[in-house]
Amino acid sequence: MSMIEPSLIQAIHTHNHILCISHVNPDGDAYGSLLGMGWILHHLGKQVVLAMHDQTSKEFQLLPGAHQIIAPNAVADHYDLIVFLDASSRDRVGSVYQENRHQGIPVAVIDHHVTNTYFGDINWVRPDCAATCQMLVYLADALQVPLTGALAECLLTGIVTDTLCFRTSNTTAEVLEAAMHLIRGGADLATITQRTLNQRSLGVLKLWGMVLSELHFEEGVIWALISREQLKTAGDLSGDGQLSSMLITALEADISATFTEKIDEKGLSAVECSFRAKPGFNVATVALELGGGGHPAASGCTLPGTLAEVTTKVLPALKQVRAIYANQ
Ligand SMILES: [Mn+2]
Repeated sequence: MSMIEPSLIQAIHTHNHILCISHVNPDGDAYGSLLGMGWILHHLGKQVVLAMHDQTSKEFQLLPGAHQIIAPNAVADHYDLIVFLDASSRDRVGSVYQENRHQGIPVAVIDHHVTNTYFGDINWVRPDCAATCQMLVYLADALQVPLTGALAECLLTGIVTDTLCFRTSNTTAEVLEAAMHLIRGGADLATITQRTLNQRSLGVLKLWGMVLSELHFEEGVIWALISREQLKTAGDLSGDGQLSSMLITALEADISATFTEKIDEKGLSAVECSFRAKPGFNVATVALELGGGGHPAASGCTLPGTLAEVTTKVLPALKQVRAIYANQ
């Protein structure tokens, strides 16, 4: 069942000063696996630094160790090993990894995305796992690190959020077994579900109200547009990430998308695209072709341009992929 990359175990044993990083626009699995890896390495007596491109969002600030995550400008250049968690490609981690500064430092990749590009020196990629946190359950076991306390809480958080609390089609018996270990180790399922999936800010609900009153639907694809003005009006956006998952509950839709207008680091307009698919449909390939990544049922990418420019490019691709799977 576990099948852990032996070179990863070896690398962990032989290196002592380890930088762990995860992806931009972090979700529960990004935080859970980053912090979980931190707790595993801490238990093994390693010197470990955790870094993320984004500031820690409200719903994850209570995770044990979250306050130790450092910002890109605090990341040094002298580590023995860099571990990428839940990131399908090198550019997914933003500015915490810098090609010129970190060149020559061995990179280990631990990820479950089917779109992973195997960009590390060591690649442990398990698309059959529902979360990177599930993989870390196996890793902790192999390293004889007890799945209790802070580690169990972090890892269960990633499994719960990536499976929408055990409801996605990749929730196998193995996922439930991994979760069972963590709950036996003291992780509280109800508390984790409450913090991550069952609450969102008033601003998010108001934003959803605005966006839902102007939904679009064509050829089995449902989508919502979120402009910068609407984002500003909404204010606190804690718990924003679930709109796409809600849209796909529409009976008439096979694929859903949200398009959120942002300003990128160069001050230019960019659009964050988030896709969901009903079982039997696949949005991973669309995201990958557009420079993003993800899973068959949930994927995403960020594209330069305005809402109008990006949707003109993306919607035909979504409709096309929907038609292919609908005709099978
Ligand atoms: Mn994940």
